[in-house]
Amino acid sequence: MDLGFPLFPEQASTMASRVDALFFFLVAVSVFFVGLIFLAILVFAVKYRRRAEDERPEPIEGKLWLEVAWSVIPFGLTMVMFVWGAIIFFDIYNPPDDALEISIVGRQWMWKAQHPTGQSEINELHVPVGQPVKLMMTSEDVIHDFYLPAFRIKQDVLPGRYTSVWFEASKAGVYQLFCAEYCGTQHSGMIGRVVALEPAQFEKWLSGGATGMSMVDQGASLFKRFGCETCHRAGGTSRGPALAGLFGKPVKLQGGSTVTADEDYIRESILDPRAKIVDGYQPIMPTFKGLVSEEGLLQLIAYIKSLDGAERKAAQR
Ligand code: HEC
Ligand SMILES: [Cu+2]
Repeated sequence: MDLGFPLFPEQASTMASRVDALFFFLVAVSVFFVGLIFLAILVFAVKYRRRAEDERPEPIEGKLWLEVAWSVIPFGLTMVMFVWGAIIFFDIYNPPDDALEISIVGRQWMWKAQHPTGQSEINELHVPVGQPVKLMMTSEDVIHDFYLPAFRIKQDVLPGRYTSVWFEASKAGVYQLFCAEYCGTQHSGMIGRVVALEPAQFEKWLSGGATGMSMVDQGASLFKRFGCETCHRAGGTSRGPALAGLFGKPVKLQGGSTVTADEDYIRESILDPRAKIVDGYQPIMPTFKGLVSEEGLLQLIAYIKSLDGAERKAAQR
């Protein structure tokens, strides 16, 4: 039957059939119990109906096995739902290590994407089929939500911090992208498309749109332009700590606590340097709030991530 619109979105990612299987299981369990309850209502209404004006029902004694059964069976079923759902949830929120990282910036009312190789696109996202893709997302203004029905992923995109989600497209095609969080007048127009290409075609697309600098190079040039280098010189003998090898490592802070240097930490270090002071340094770093765009921040982070670890270890000795 062709209704002219799909009742169910296409399955175009490795996660899609798994999410659907769980969904259909939940629907089946619900339908079964709704049916059972309605059947019981009808049968009991007839069987135990009042037959005479002066009829008095016989008292009913409880049955232990019945009580146990209707506690244990629903418990078992809900545990199946919980464990099954939790496994899929963790798989959706833990990207594989080899995932290709693409950054997404949402704003009223468009989606901007930036590839590590430097290409950027608006309301379009080209991805390769058969390779995990991790999205690092943030917003320039209000809360948006990145929703790809065909891939069964949906993730809030928040101003002031990074959220991420990953997927692996399983078949080439063009899929719809929606904003799923009401974000102002043109919210309904905040749509785009995801183009999943076979790896060879994706490479071709990448080289076709090449405009020169990769994200790391762009980050390096911002690093120079903003004068970060004057304090963060490699070697760490300067006024600020060396940033090489920082990413993913624990950082000791003034006051004795430690944090892991992830994207949010680096972002905060640039926009609000006084929020966390690195142990052994003075709070002399100026804020770069209002000077760096969201894209610029992502480029700086990409650059800092790319700096090799050897230097930092040496510098801290
Ligand atoms: C005036 C000197 C100065 C400039 C300019 C400066 N920083 Fe810093 N930065 C520091 C100092 C000092 C610290 C350590 C104290 C602190 O946490 O504020 C620091 C800390 C950091 C950290 C945390 C490092 C760690 O080891 O945890 C990051 C990341 C960082 N800066 C990035 C930048 C970037 C990117 C720029 C340029 C946009 C920049 N800084 C410009 C002085 C500077
Ligand atoms: Cu939106």
